[in-house]
Amino acid sequence: MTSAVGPAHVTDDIGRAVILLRASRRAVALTGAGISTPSGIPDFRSTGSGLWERYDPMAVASMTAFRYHPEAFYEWVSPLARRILEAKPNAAHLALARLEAEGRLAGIITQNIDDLHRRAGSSHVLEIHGHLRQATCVSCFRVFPSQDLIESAVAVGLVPRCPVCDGVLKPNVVLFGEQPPLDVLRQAQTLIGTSDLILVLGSSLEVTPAALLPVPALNAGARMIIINREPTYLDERADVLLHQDVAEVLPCLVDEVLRNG
Ligand code: CNA
Repeated sequence: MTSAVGPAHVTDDIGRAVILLRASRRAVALTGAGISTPSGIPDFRSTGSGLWERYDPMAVASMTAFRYHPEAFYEWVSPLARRILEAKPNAAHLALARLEAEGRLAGIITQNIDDLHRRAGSSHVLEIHGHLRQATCVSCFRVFPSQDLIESAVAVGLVPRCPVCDGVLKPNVVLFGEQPPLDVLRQAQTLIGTSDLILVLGSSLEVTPAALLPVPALNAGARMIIINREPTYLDERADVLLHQDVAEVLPCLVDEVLRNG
């Protein structure tokens, strides 16, 4: 089926999403690992390729596991970190940056730690699960730029250590059992709480508190577009639901929104 909104590749669903985005005064994106799989970074929960298929999250990526067995955490995270360091923003990241530059996106709340939204050119990005740009020493709490430290330790299979006190370095990412950074979480609640349209992109919506962020805005009347390959618990509340590849659908949607205004 095609839509009255645009050319033949624009389906009715995309047509309805275009209308919602054009009508929106304050759209906000909530992104997850699925927006970065087309950049070659595996997600956690996709059937067949997710990182949790082979590991027990609590055994490697919880705060308790990190304290007692940082080497197991780094063994698990190294291939992911390597993929992240090598990855480039894909068409979906670039489409969001374009939408923001054109004044049609108020900001991005991301669960990703891969920095690809910023590298795509988005400027208002709230990283509620932290990032890999810095690491903190668990002994002296000094903070360091992490790329070189992590890269060199990962290359030789060692746990990165504090250059000052030799304590274990923990990347500034939120592990299971850890609180997200409260200031960032509050900013995210305010951003999404004042939005009139939420774009959920590539997230299973299984991790709280991120998964709950859209609910107050939806209850207050915000509309929602979900683009995610697999179902989520909020599917029934979506105005437009696209179980498709976000890197294929989103650029097409943004092209249509920005075409002639
Ligand atoms: P998740 O739970 O792994 O879910 C990802 C969702 O994306 C799944 O429902 C997939 O069906 C869907 N998906 C995968 N590829 C695509 C695609 N190309 N187009 C559309 N949908 C797709 O990931 P969430 O982000 O929901 O869970 C939160 C975790 C994952 C956070 O703690 C992240 O830090 C963590 N994570 C981040 C990265 C990253 O930074 N790139 C990578 C892996 C995990």
